[in-house]
This record gives sequence, structure tokens and C-alpha cells, in this order.
Amino acid sequence: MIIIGELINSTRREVRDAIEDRNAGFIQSLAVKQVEAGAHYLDVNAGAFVDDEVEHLLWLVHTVQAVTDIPLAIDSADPEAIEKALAVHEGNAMINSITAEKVKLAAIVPLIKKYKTKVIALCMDDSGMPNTAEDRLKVVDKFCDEFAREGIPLEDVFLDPLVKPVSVNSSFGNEVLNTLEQINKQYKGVHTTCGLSNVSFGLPERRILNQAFLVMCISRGMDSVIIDPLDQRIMSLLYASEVLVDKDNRCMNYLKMVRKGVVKS
Ligand code: THG
Repeated sequence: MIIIGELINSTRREVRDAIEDRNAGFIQSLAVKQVEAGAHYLDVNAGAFVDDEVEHLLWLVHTVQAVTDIPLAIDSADPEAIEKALAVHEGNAMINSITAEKVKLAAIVPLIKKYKTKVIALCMDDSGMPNTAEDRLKVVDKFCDEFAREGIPLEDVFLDPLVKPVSVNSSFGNEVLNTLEQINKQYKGVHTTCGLSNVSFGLPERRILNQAFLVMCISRGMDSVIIDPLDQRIMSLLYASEVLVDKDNRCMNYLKMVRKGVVKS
């Protein structure tokens, strides 16, 4: 399971304040803690700063890379911000995220090739955010055609079905699960990922819904997740689920994580 640590996100009040105050220690401690907890990528987002996102994002990249060797997932809706962040990032970054909107995709594809990045591709195009698995899979198709044409290997692509709140429509969980299952059947080699927390938006006790959803996504073949790696319960469920879907040879990783105290009931 490829774990993308989500905590350095400017939509979180304390992170936003730390960015504004150039509190490098706070951000760096969030980075180190997530790496120690098992993250493989660290998401960095300065999108809450509408007018000066670029400047804050570049500071985040420098600040986080000063204390860790793992690559960053550059989380921005603005191709220009992504380009500038990639230019200062050391190593092979991930772009989080792109959509199949024509103009934006045309701007991002050359960056994926130039910087040899991994990329999270959101199931969304010029017609908006899909509700059904069927409409999500049409976007997946569009992405995969485009990537094949451009010589971008599917192994570098993480398809994100785009999770929506079940409090808005009770079918929204199932549509994501069915999308994951179909992607797995139809596109060999491509990765799948998602952010869990949107699923529980608007409901109490959100963590329990996020946890249940992670287990279900893993059962449909999801092999990456954007997550709070400091949440011990969700990390325990993650390693347990991998055993149960035969993605952990002889339970070696599970046993290792038990020994390290990461998996704990
Ligand atoms: N897909 C992709 N990228 C994403 C998302 C996704 N990036 C953003 C988001 N969704 C995932 N990242 C976060 C980061 C922080 C929080 C949730 C998701 C978070 N939320 C608090 C909570 O749930 O309790 C509330 C915010 C707060 O603390 O103020 O911390 O789906 N590709």
C-alpha cells in the first residue's frame, strides 16, 4: 500500500497559521512524524492562500524537503503553481491532482513528462464531478487514452475515483467501490488511490466511517491512500486488510508492523 500523508494541508487551521507565520518547526515536525508513521509520500497543499499560493507552496516544498528524503505530492489545482513547485522539488515528485478538463490536462501533461512525475488523476472532466461508476469510468478511459498517446506509463498513474459524501446521496460509497473494482479489472498496472475523509462529510463520528470505507476500498483492490498516518486505528486496519486480500506475502509486513507497535488493537 502506498501511503500518502495528508496532514500538511492549508485547509487545516493550524497548518494554515504555521505557513503564514513561517513556523518551519511545526511543519517539519508534521513531516517527520508522518514519515516515521510509514508515509511514502507527503502531500503539501497551500491552496487556502488564494492570492499567494505559489510563494507559500514553494516555502512548504523547501521546508519539508529539508527534513525528509521521501518525495512530495504537490497538491494544487493551479498548473502554474505545480510547475514552479516541481522546478524546486528534489527527486521524483507526485502531482496531486489533475483532472481530465481539456485545458488543464494540456498544461499538465508536458510537466509529467519533463519531471518524470507520478500523478494522481481525479475522475472529473469538463462536464463536472461524476456521480456514478459508469461516468467515472468514462473519465478513466479518457485519461488512459491520453496517457498512452503521450507515452506516460500507467505505472506512474494513480486514478482517484473522487469520493463524495454519503450524507448527500446514499449511493456515493458504492459508486466509488464499483469504480475501483472495474479499474482493477480493466487497466492492468495502473494504481488507485483516494482521500477517505470526503465520504464522511456532514456526519458525526467521521473517523469510524473513514475507517470502514478504507477497508472496503482495499477489498476492491485500491493500492494507495491519502490518509492521516498518525491515526493508529486506521493504519492497523490498513495492514490487516492487506493480509486479508492476499497482498502481504506470509503476513510478513503485518508481523513487522505488530513488532514495531504500529498495528495494535
Ligand atoms: N483526493 C486527492 N487529493 C486530496 C483529497 C482527495 N487532497 C485533499 C483531501 N482530499 C485529502 N487531504 C486531507 C487533509 C486534511 C484533512 C482531510 C483531508 C483533515 N480534515 C479534518 C478532519 O477530517 O477532521 C478537518 C479539517 C481540520 O482539521 O480543520 O485534516 O480526495 N487526490
